[in-house]
Amino acid sequence: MPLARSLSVTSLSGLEEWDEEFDLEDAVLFEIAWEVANKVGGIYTVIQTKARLTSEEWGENYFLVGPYVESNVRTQVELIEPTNPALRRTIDKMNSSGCKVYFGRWLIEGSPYVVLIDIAFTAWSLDSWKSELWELCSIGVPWFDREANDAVLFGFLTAWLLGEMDYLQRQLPVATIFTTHATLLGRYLCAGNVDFYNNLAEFNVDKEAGDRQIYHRYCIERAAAHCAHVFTTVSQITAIEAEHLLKRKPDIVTPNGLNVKKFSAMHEFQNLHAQSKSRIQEFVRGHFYGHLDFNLDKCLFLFIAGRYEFSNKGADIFLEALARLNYLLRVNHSDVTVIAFFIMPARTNNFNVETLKGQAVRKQLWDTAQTVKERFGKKLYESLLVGQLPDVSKMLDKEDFTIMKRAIFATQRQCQPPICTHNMLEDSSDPILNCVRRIGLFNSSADRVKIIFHPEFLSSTSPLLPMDYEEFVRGCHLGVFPSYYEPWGYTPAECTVMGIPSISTNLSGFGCFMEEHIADPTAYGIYILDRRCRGVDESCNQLTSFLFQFCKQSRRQRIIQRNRTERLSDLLDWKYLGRYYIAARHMALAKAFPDTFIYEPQDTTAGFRYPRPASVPPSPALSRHSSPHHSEAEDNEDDERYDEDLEAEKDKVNIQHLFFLSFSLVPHM
Ligand code: G6P
Ligand code: 1S3
Repeated sequence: MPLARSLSVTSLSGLEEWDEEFDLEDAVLFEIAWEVANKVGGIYTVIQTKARLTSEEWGENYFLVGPYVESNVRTQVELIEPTNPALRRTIDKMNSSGCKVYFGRWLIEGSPYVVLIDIAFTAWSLDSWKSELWELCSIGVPWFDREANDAVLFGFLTAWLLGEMDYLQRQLPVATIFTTHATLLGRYLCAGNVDFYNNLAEFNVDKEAGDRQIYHRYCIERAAAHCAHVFTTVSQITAIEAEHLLKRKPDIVTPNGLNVKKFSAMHEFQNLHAQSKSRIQEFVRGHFYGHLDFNLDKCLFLFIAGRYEFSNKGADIFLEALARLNYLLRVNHSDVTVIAFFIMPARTNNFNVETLKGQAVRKQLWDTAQTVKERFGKKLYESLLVGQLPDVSKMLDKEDFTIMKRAIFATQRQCQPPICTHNMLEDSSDPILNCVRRIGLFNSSADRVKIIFHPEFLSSTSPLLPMDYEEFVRGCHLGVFPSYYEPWGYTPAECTVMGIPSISTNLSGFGCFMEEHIADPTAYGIYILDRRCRGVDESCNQLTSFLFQFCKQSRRQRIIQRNRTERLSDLLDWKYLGRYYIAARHMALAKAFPDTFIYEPQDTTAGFRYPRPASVPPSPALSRHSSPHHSEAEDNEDDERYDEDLEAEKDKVNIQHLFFLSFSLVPHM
């Protein structure tokens, strides 16, 4: 299980002479995380998307510190000479003392500076650092825990870097912030069979960590939370968890944002949806060859994506709800077909033959159609050249029919379209596959719900589904993330900024945040499942009902709903959410140097929420299922001239009012 956390260090004054006067202009910000220029999980997205805003604020005095991973550096980092004299001296000193430290620009928006430390190069120090950790904090790290050993190396080398700078700068004063993106113990407890949220206050944390053989990791995490001047986390729900499990209440919640891309044409994101959807349809044509007995135009694409934690990410209840949805669609004789994609990486040894064959067959049919079209075109052309209208009955000859028949024969298939696109190494014990076996959703003709499990992250260079994640999300209709453990949850947030509706839960940071800031989230295509006060079966029924209602929407309703969803994107923009990080930094300065600074929060407009869309009827009963209202006749139209534009005008919200965090950092008189 990954270590999910990052650290910010604000050094005051600096980089030349340090005298007793503080000057904020000279402050330097180090942001330290294992996921700097190193994509492992969700923290990478936080750091990578936040960098532009932080660079704008801190300019040349902002440095990210991460591990040196050659493959990442080759593709993401331009190595350069350190720009800052003090940092250059620090890096030179470390490099002449047996370390390998690199400096560069991370080639992302904002192009921030990065200091990358090669931990393997200094692995010879591991034992002595581990004994230091034992002597100072009584934390013993076992030899076999590779991840924890890496964390020790990275931690000590970072401390060396800051310490060296400190030494060169004569007692550089430092204020620290520790941000946790999940608690290790929380993640483990949730993955087991535990009623986590009702027992938070009751856990014997040392025993629980010990029972799971993560006591040393737990101690490191708890020590970090307690040692920092300011402790933060990404959501209110994780703040409560941290208070009980790490025994420190976070000083401030720093919700995760995104860099929101705004298109000049308002409906550009709708066009992108249509383009990406047609690419997914193309893949589906190949995957279901020989079984394309459903109408692709009436096909809805649902997906779940993320780290493969079967129950924590809610893949378990999603599958169960799909089985129930399948039943409902069948008994209601619905003409809608649902294809649910599971994008969760597992151990595989490549694509399976049947899946690759599907795309080859599709390609062959396409080529055949092109050949016949060319032959047809040539005959047509020749007929026109001699001034005659063609005899349509003679336009296709015997050979054309032979080619076409052969192509059709190739689409015969003895088996059902595969559930999984890859050969799984642990096929017989895989939780998704086992659940599919139990619920019996095998992609048969009678099923209205089909399943495709793609156990690898998406890539635009894939021979199977050549799309990157963003394109894929845009082409889908609904993201489904019914997580049980989700400190934030970027997946539904990403859907929102692309104008794709999503289902999350009131146990995820994102779901709680949206519930707090929007008067009627459902009306905006933000379905929030209740997993807090309901049992699993009840939550599953609620999820089924969300899915069924979604399937009953007309195309026009979906278009309107996407418009509304997209309108919420400002809520998730770092432009606004970044201020929580600024507040945390100010708080840290005031805590570290109480004689110099005072942090003054001012709660100005608390309670303001994003209103319901103007066109939603006032009765909650009528808007319960987020149905944008319109006449029956409109249902059948594919009308792209949206009167939603008018609605959007009416609904314009000054987003500034929503973020009632206002604060100041004032010098102590
Ligand atoms: C976008 C496009 C429309 C298209 C629609 C399909 O809005 O601009 O041209 O008809 O998507 O929506 P659907 O929900 O059926 O994929
Ligand atoms: C964590 O990544 P995860 O998927 O292991 O950090 C993410 C960024 O803060 C967060 O979105 C997610 O909920 C956490 O679980």
